[in-house]
Amino acid sequence: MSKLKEKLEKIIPGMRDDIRSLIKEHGDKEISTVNLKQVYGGMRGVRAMVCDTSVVPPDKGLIIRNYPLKDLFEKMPEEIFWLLCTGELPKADELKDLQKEYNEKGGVPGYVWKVLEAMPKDSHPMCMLDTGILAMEGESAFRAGYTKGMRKEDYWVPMLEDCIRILACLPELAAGVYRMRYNKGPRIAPDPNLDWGADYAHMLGLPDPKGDFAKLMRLYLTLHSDHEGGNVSAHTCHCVGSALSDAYYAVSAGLNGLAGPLHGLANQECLKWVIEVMDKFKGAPTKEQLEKFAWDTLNSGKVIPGYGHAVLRITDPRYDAFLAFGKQYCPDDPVFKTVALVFDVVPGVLRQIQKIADPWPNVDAGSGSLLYHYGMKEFEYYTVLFSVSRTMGMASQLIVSRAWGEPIERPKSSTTEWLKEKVGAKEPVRQ
Ligand code: AMX
Repeated sequence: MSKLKEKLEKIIPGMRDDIRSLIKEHGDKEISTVNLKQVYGGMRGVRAMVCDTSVVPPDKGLIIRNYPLKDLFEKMPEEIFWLLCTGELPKADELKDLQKEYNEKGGVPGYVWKVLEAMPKDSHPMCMLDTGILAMEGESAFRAGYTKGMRKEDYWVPMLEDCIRILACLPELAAGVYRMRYNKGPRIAPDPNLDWGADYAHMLGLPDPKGDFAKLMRLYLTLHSDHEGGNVSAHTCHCVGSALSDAYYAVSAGLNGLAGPLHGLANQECLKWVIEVMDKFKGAPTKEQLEKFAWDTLNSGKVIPGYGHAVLRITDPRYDAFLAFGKQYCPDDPVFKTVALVFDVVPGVLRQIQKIADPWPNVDAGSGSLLYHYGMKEFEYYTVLFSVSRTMGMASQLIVSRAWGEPIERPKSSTTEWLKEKVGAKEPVRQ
């Protein structure tokens, strides 16, 4: 038995009892209210979900299982997955065991490549990635166990198995998508001697003589891993999983949400915007030029990608981490320098627009310039990197939800007519 499974077997009974007695003793207590503005406003701030893997206080940013993100910058992504699932960082032998499991359970099946090869050549890489994951659904241990009639208490076991299989295949699948979609030559086989992040960097096949790109990959995968439960990708994955759809269905669905420009796709939009600025001004712009470009973007009805957040009200600590990486590894890169300049100028512009709640950079504002520096210039691919990482968060949330037996999600929707009556904007209709 894997050490992660062993660990979860120890902690799950206590977690279940804790939640059951909490509901039994306090189930009727009110914890949140909802007003009309929230109903029409994307449910912002409505507390109606459970997610124990991480929290995002607006004034602090991501905290994974009580560890502020800044304390995790040096950790390997595998350590983060263990932490997300169990609430503790793994010991050295536990980390090794998880890495061994990834090596043993990897191997993208040949039929997946055939499916991807049959897709239109200009397919978006996110569509290819999500299709690749979904194509593997026939392998689901959860579906097989459910069909055989396994007990509800055991649901988390095949869910863990499926999630490990997906995570073990993901770098190979994602790197294969990159090489296929952008005609980079044959796929590069995984190297079992490398860790998860370094192996992904290796299979992408970009030049990395000093191993710095592999370092960036580890950081990238660590930083994007989770962002509590209410964001579009996590929430979608969670909702689909609550119907007892297996992890292949649920993760693929979550990633389809990540592919939206207001969510994960913002990282491709973001660097595109920076390069547009540089093209327009034939190099790094001055502050005045940049300010005017920002206003032109806003006045043409577009958003400034990489800025603003639904929850955060500070500079995203993930942005800080990328900025620090860039300052250490490529301080003179013109694109990176422009990204740093954007940070000096854009918050001042956005602050002048009253409706914008958060004028600060989010995770997507900085990462693209670093990828660009290491030779990854295909912006459309950037969300795939985000996806490989975010799958850790979605997968851990699925495992935890199955472990405590979360029921199918089914909030109540209302019609506009009903809402009007409820708030007294209209006389009740007599029937
Ligand atoms: N540029 C221009 N307008 C912005 C803006 C920005 N960067 N950020 C917010 N606004 C606008 C919104 O579009 C909204 O306008 P509307 O009322 O006319 O529709 C208004 O300000 C109020 O929005 P908000 O309450 O500040 O934010 P929100 O919770 O509705 O949306 C987000 C959050 C991230 C979608 C928004 O800030 C945005 O579109 N940012 C740019 C895209 C981006 O960077 N997305 C990535 C987010 C991180 C991630 O998931 N990867």
